[in-house]
Amino acid sequence: MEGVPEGHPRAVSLAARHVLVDGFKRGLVCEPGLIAQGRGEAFDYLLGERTNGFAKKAMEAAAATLLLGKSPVISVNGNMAAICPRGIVLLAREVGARIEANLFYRTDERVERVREALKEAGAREVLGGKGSGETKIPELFSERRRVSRKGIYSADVVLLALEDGDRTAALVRMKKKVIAIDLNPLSVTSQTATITVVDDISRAIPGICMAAERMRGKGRKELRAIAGGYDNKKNLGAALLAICRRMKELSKGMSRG
Ligand code: PTJ
Repeated sequence: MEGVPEGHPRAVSLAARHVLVDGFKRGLVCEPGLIAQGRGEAFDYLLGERTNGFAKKAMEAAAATLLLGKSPVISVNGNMAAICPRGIVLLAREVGARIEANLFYRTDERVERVREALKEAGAREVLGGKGSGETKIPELFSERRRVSRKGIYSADVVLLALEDGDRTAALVRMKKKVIAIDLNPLSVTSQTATITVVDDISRAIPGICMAAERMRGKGRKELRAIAGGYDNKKNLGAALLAICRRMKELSKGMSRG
């Protein structure tokens, strides 16, 4: 990686930043998307930059919920399209989900860039934007309300990531199950989703995909038991406790008192 000395202790994190910056230069990522990544990084640092037990549990519930869905959709924004386009395509194939580009800072051009990135990664169809039968999510006033009728609008399960706002609550009001990937367990989105995977998107998408692969032979009854036995509030509590415990552990030997 240009400008980063070999063996740099933050090489992985710096590489992730470069992916975002490159995505910005290619017209995929918006300027606030670079800031959003920074917020995620801070939480990842606190969580130990690994997939924790509570995230694995949420991934299992997410995979089962996607497999049980009649019309699941993966909603993709600029950051997601830059970080893990191939992972999104593979997950969509594994669980039979549609893919839809849906942006907060929407421009027609950026919707096209996101769709192109996913198609280059192997997606056959990417909904979103003009020509995909757009309608509006009721009681939502950001640009995210503009969705495809045969995609997010009629989906029973929506997987989304990297957003902290009111869309999740609007989708839940429409009786949809929402799976959120968000490193911040306190975000409005994390708190209102049906299932929140508190992990970095680059680990969460392949993690859910692998969980779905392991569930290939399972019947609907077994999948319902996995999805039904999951409690999001309890799992978010476990994520917060993990941060507290880790901080306490790390503070030993540092504090004077
Ligand atoms: O592409 P657009 O126009 O749809 O815009 C996308 C952004 C990301 C700019 C927009 O959705 C936004 O402003 O997001 P927020 O409100 O900053 O929320 C992002 C959330 O994702 C925060 O809770 C972050 O902690 C979390 N997050 C950031 N990076 C990651 C992450 N979660 C998982 N993996 C990450 N890499």
